[in-house]
Amino acid sequence: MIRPILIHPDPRLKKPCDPVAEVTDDLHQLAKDMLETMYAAPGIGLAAPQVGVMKRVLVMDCIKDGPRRPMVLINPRLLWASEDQTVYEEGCLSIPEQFADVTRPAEVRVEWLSLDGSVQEEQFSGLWATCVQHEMDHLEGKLFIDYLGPLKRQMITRKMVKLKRERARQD
Ligand code: K1U
Ligand code: ZN
Repeated sequence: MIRPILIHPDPRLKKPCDPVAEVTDDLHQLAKDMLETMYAAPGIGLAAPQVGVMKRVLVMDCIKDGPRRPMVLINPRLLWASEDQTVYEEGCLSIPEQFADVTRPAEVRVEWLSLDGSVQEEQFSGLWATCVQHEMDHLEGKLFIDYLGPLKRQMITRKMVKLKRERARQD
């Protein structure tokens, strides 16, 4: 099932999420829905708070061409970040049609729980590294616009308020 994606500003996008205590059937369903929602958007990542679920769950697939690699990360934890930084023009499904350069560590090592309950660990680089950091920020209530100056952030927020007003009028 495709779930509606929350649009900024929304208080749920500004709050830290709760750890997942147990991998239940509901969590399996949430992960399935999140992947379906992400692919349909289309996007390369999605975090649970973006669909209004305040749990530490994210999905991603940064393969643009070729076979899909859907990933589900539960309770992700940053183990290491490179000193080397990279700049990527980021977007966000909760901030449609707005893009800005964000500087982040070029490589990160992350540990997480998978849907089968096993602990996984991987070192991410390139777009995968940017994406996993963007999604982990969502779990802390942080958006990519929080890396921008106050004027740019305000301008984007105003655009989103207008967009939400227009969408509400159409409903
Ligand atoms: O978390 C999100 O809002 C999803 C976001 C993830 C992201 C994008 C760029 C850099 C870091 C993280 C998106 O997927 S925005 C859409 C997007 O980037 C995209 C869509 C279709 C094809 C390729 C990229
Ligand atoms: Zn986002």
